[in-house]
Formats: sequence, structure tokens, C-alpha cells
Amino acid sequence: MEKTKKMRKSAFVVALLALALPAMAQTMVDDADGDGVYSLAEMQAAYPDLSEELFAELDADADGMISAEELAAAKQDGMIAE
Ligand SMILES: [Ca+2]
Ligand SMILES: [Ca+2]
Repeated sequence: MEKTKKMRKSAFVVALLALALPAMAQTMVDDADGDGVYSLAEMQAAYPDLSEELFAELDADADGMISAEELAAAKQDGMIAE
């Protein structure tokens, strides 16, 4: 009886890990110069296909940089891949 319970528990843990893995595979934009926002070059390092036009669209406040909020919004709207 006890053995079965233990096996169920580890199966549950494996299932949790399997759920967590795709989240970890998300595209991470690297803030290479550490200024807290993402430049076109930094965005293109993560998204090689990102055009200047799309970058400008993602830049909601048009300051020439993508903030973490703008990046999250772009992902949420499906404008760029997760
Ligand atoms: Ca930066
Ligand atoms: Ca911006």
C-alpha cells in the first residue's frame, strides 16, 4: 500500500516538471548593456526576424526602447513569440 502511494507522488512531481519545462523554454530577451530596457539590437538578439517596423509598434510609448512591460504586452498580444 505504502509503496503505491510513493509511486503516485513521484508521478505527480514528474507531471509538474513536465508542465514547468515549456515555461522555461520561453524566449528570454537579454538586457546586454544592463540599462533596464531593451534596444532594437537586444530584441533582435532574441528575435532575429524582428523588423524595425515591428519594434516601433512594440514600443508603445515611442521612447525608442522596449520596457519589460512593453515586452510582456507584446507577448500577450501575440505580436512576438513567447
Ligand atoms: Ca538594454
Ligand atoms: Ca518604450
